[in-house]
Amino acid sequence: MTSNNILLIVLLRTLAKSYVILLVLVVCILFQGRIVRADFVVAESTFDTDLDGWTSNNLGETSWQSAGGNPDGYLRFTDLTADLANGFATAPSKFLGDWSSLDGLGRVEWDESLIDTGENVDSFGAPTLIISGPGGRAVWIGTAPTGSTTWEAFSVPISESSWEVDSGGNWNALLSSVTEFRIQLEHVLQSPGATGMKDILGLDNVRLIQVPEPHSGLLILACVAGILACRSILDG
Ligand SMILES: [Ca+2]
Ligand SMILES: [Ca+2]
Repeated sequence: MTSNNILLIVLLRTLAKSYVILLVLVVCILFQGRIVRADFVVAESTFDTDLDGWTSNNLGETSWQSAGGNPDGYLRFTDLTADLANGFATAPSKFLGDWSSLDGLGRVEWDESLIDTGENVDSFGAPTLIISGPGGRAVWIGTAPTGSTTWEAFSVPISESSWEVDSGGNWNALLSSVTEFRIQLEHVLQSPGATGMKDILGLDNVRLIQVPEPHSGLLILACVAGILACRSILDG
């Protein structure tokens, strides 16, 4: 074998190694998305068989419906008082407790439909979440509807920048012990003295979601192991 041939073989082997290493890196990057985005459900209510332990500050206006949700059963709020601040749904215990691991990595999801605005609409109120506990109280406020809606999906990050923490409260302390979680059910204020039909809202698919922290250390180790294995094979 001539020296030129030996040089060519060395060059080709080096190029092959480079391509293999590049291929391994590309595979690692593609799989990183799967590893990082493995969300899981901490707690869930689909209301498909009953109210699933949800209560309300006004049970007389809250009922379970077996059909018409998104899909199937849902929690239905039928306003009787016209008072915008009157209707909240209160979560069962499976949604409560230590939310610390969700901080910056979790979210609250739910679907709602303003089935009917009712008559004599004075104004609309925004979708609102409230969490509270020994550490204080925090509120998330969305965008007020402007009329009846079909089922809409909401997703709120569990991160301090998305919520308003009441004066005297502490975000980390609050998350360490969430003892109450409420979702506002009433988004329509009827005109004072109005006697007509009032607003109706549907609530479905409430979920507390956790996004695990990226396993970057494991991913790097796997990539290094893959590269070393490929080099070992090519080196023969
Ligand atoms: Ca449902
Ligand atoms: Ca109302």
